[in-house]
Amino acid sequence: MAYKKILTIQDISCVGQCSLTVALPILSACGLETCILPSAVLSTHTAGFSGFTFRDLTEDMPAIQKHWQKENIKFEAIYTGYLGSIKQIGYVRDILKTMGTDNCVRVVDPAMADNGQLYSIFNMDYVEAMKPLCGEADILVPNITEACFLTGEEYKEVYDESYVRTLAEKLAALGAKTVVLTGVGYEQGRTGVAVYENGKMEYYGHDKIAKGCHGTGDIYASAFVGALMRGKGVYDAAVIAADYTVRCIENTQGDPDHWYGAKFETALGELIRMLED
Ligand code: PXL
Repeated sequence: MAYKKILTIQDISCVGQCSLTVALPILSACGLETCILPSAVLSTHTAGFSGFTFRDLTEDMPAIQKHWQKENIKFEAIYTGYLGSIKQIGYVRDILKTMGTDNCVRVVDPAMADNGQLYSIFNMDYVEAMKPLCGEADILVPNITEACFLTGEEYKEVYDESYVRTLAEKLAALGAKTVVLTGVGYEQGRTGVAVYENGKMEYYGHDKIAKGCHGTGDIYASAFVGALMRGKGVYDAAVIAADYTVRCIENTQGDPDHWYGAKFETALGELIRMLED
């Protein structure tokens, strides 16, 4: 197995099982050397905790990048998630453009919204700034809510395939080559993922667990990138990430004290086995 070095750029929420505290262990379990660039440090994530601290690391980014350039460090994949500021998005775009190897895969998760709403620290200016970053992605991994904010389409809970195709086409029109749209369900009690590439759409559906968990978008994107960089095709990686995320949610059911995240550690062994098939 080729040993690959990847960079992931997202926040450290010290408590709450999301972003880097999820991406780093999942990508490591997938056998990838995982380098990080923290976008911000928060005491907890912002969904459900109050009074969290937030240290924006925007101003550290250019010096970190410069040092890596001096050391001739390049990455086989760059995967971005929750970012800290609009200015930072500009720095991240430059990192995507300059820090990859010749065949670098650039994956952008526009982590900024869910369930029809933007996360608390973001506004429409942030959404506008996200669009060109999404356009630079080889693979864009939004949920339906993020897709709506990015395309200006109305957010719907009930929809058909033509709605999903419109979202995917409009996202691809931003410039992303491939779109992996998560949380796509056409029937009550079902959800899944739509993969859009070169005008072709493939769908993988599965049962929806009634009680979802916070942070599953980060679990999904991390497992997807991990499987992809282990040599799986886009659709197969999308399926593995979906199956793994379902197992994480299942393993978190029935524990009301664990409202803030999913117990993704409990299924890492299964993820590793899925990669071996
Ligand atoms: O899981 C997305 C996410 C990441 N990081 C922080 C968040 C959230 C979602 O709310 O608040 C800080």
